[in-house]
Amino acid sequence: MHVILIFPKFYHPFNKLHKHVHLPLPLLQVSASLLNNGFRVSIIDERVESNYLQKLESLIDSQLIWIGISAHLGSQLKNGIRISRWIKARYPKIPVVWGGIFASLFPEMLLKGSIADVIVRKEGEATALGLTMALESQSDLADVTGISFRSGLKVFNNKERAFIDINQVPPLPYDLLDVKKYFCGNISSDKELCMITSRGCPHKCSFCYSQYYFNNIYRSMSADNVIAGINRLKYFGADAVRIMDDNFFLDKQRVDDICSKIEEKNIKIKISTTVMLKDIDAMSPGYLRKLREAGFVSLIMGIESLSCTQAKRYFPYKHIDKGKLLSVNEELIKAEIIPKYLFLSGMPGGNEQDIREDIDIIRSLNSANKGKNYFGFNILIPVPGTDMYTECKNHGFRAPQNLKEWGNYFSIYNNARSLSWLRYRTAVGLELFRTYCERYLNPGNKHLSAANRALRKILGTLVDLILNTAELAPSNSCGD
Ligand code: B12
Ligand code: SF4
Repeated sequence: MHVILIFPKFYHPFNKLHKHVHLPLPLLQVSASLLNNGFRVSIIDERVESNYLQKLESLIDSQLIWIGISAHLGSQLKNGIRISRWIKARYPKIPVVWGGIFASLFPEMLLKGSIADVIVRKEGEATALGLTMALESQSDLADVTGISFRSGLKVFNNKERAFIDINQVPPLPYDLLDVKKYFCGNISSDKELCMITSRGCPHKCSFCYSQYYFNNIYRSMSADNVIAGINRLKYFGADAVRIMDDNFFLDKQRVDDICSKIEEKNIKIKISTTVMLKDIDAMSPGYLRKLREAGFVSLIMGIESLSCTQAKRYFPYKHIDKGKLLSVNEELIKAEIIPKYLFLSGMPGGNEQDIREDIDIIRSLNSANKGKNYFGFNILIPVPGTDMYTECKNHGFRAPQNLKEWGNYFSIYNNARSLSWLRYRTAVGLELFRTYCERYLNPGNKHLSAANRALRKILGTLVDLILNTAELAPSNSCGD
């Protein structure tokens, strides 16, 4: 029996700049579990396949049990809805199944809108398998844990499924894809592929989905399984891996074991992954060197903001002062590990001096590192399921009301001008600075034409004029 899984395309303004088409991990995870149980799986990825509808038609056969769609809020959701409608108009009898964070939050919206027949809520591996077996044997969907489904006009929400043991997921079936289309470029490699080695995080940053999705429970793959995963990506041509965990360094013993095994087996790989700045601060220079020797070439840190008031309110576990940030930066540079700092601006209750100080620290770090670091300057996107989302609504944020508005969320709302608590002038300044960071404060974009250098200067000056960031004498101390 056969299942088709679809990954709709989405618009991401800086994707072209950074050549990022990540592997469709959700579909690979679900496929692994279905294949392991004897089902046939095909994957269609609209981001890399121009004739995807032709391919879909050619794949539909008498053995097909269901078609699955995975989508984030925003343009991917919009494209997923378009594809669902296309399927439903031509093949009304084939069940269309949705999964992912958005679908798990709003199953009724998709089911009542006749976009989906079944929603696989939260983790997909075991639930998709349970659903496939039920559909194959035509048994009652009411017995499948973890799904919501529509029967006539009624929606049923079955009880939630317990989390799986992620160490039991079989090796991911990359051979279902043309893997070279997913090689991402970064400063150290043009052949980077991504993987996930843990799920969840015990912290409670107010803007993060992890609390809602994983109930603050952290689970990780064993060091042996991580090594097997890395070797598998190497087999498919990668010389670098990006580990996209929520918080890779939570289990220090596991990190030690991974490093030792890389050394023992003499595995040549470049790794970039996520870490909390506080965790690096606790590492000795010797430990950082050990990480570098094991292949950790770049570490990605969510700094968010140095503002004390914002930190206490929204991300207390992460907060770090400017002095610590500068000294950690120095240690990373000494250890030859490239830092990537992610900032988040536009949260309600902030003030403009905070914004100026964050921009100032970005510029200081960039010049201290002679441009050899990455910056992501994000402007808040209130995402449903988080405390921040409620906070934003309390501050007058108008949340999308229906599927159409959720489909436009990224393009319409992902800009500072929709955050009603920001002055118009500030919002425009933030958007310009975000563009400045993406285009000019990332080492991948170093070789600039004369026109681009002029544009950089103009953009920088505009940011200074609008946000008043030209001359700053910031103080940054929480006083506690
Ligand atoms: C890679 C990634 C990206 C990539 C690629 C996105 C993509 N669509 O693949 C890029 C960089 C482009 C990106 C962009 C954005 N992202 Co993003 N991204 C991630 C990241 C790091 C990994 C996603 C992943 O592959 N996870 C691993 C897979 C296995 O997990 P999963 O997707 O949940 O899938 C499982 C289940 O949900 C389910 N499932 C999922 N789909 C389906 C489908 C079917 C049919 C079935 C049966 C099951 C199923 O089964 C899977 C296995 O258990 C996550 C954080 C994280 N650690 O997950 C954030 C995350 C998903 N992103 C997020 C956000 C907010 C965004 C942006 C809006 C941010 C921005 N500033 O632009 C944009 C939106 C872009 C867009 N329009 O789609 C949020 C989503 C929050 C929310 N409540 O929805 C997350 C959770 C980050 C966070 N900590 O807040 N992102
Ligand atoms: S530390 Fe990272 S993963 Fe954990 S709650 Fe905060 S943002 Fe989410």
